[in-house]
Amino acid sequence: MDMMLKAKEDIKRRLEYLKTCTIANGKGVTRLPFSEEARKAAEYLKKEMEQAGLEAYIDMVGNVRGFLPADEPDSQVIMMGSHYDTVKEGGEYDGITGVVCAIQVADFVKRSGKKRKYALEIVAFNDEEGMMFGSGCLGSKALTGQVDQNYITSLTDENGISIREWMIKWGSDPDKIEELKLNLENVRAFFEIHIEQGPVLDTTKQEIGIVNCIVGLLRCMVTVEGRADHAGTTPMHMRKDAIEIASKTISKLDEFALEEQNGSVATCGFIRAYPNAMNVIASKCEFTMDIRSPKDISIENMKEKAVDLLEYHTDKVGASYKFDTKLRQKPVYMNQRLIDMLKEKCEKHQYQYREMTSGAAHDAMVFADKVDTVMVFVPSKDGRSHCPQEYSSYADLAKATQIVFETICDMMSEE
Ligand code: HGY
Ligand code: MN
Ligand code: MN
Repeated sequence: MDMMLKAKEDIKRRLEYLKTCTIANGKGVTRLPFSEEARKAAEYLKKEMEQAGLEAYIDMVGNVRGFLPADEPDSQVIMMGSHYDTVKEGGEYDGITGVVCAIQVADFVKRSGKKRKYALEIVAFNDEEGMMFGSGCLGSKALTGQVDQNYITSLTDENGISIREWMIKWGSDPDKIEELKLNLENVRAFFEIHIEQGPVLDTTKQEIGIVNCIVGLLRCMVTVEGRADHAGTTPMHMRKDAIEIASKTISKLDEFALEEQNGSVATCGFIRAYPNAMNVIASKCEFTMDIRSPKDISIENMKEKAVDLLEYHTDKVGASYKFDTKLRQKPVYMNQRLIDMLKEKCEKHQYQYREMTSGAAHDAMVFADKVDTVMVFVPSKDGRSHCPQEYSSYADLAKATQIVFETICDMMSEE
């Protein structure tokens, strides 16, 4: 069997089907957690895992899981996976490529017939993006014991429907969510293949990125409460204009990030005003801040500067604001031994590679401070992602699959 050819064909076949699991609005891929599109993808992934020889099931929080037992019972497990949900109008490769490559690795491990010191568990995680509930990594956090009843009842979508209610719709019993927590001492390692989603590998023409650090991040929703008034008759000094206050913070985010001089980034990707009328001064303005940095202190610096501006401009006119943290994650570091093993495989196959930081968040960051974890990136064409233009090649995905497969094979025969 030509392994690379089979990998490319199987990865292509799976991705071609999975891109149909989307809201059909002709604008990229939208596959939100617990949606019909997610259900269609989950059922398909379960079948693909079964065809690869895994015992597969869909768990109560919507993860799709496939298990290949070790030679001996009660052995530790190597885990591998990524997410199968997407952003709104995203691409065909973010997350899901890591899932189909993981299935491919499991298929090859099974076919190899080699000794299996460890079991192998493949996971297609649900709700990594945080599109509906704001936080993200629901599926991986549930497996690492970071999700409880308060979490699933307090986080709601834009219609006020909680994760708990969505789990019931999914056919689960949310009272049992804490049962998903894994015994992480039993997890030997966690691998994730993912598209880079940025311009580095595409620019340097390297085929593989081996991640050594995933940046820290802060995600929050800010709500500015002002006062609705007539846009024409209200003098400027009498206004409590919620949009004007919000925009004075939003417009400074780029400066805050550049001032850190270490690759920090800050984004406002969502803004909603009330009553959202041309001739009414806004009574309320909601906006998100997504602040990231390889240095945790920089995240705190940027947050502090934003809060100072919000304090100043609301105090000045007698308005108010609320700061609701949705996700706070410190930077995490990958396991150097696994990084070195993957580098050896790249050198063996003469793949051009580099160690690099991930500016994107991933399920791997949820495991990294508890389990030996590593990520492998493939190039993103023109560095584009979270948009329909997202593209990575099947050939690069097959190379990433190959080096992870060979690394896991080495681990499977560890003494
Ligand atoms: O936002 C991120 O970095 C990831 O794509 N969820
Ligand atoms: Mn992703
Ligand atoms: Mn993403």
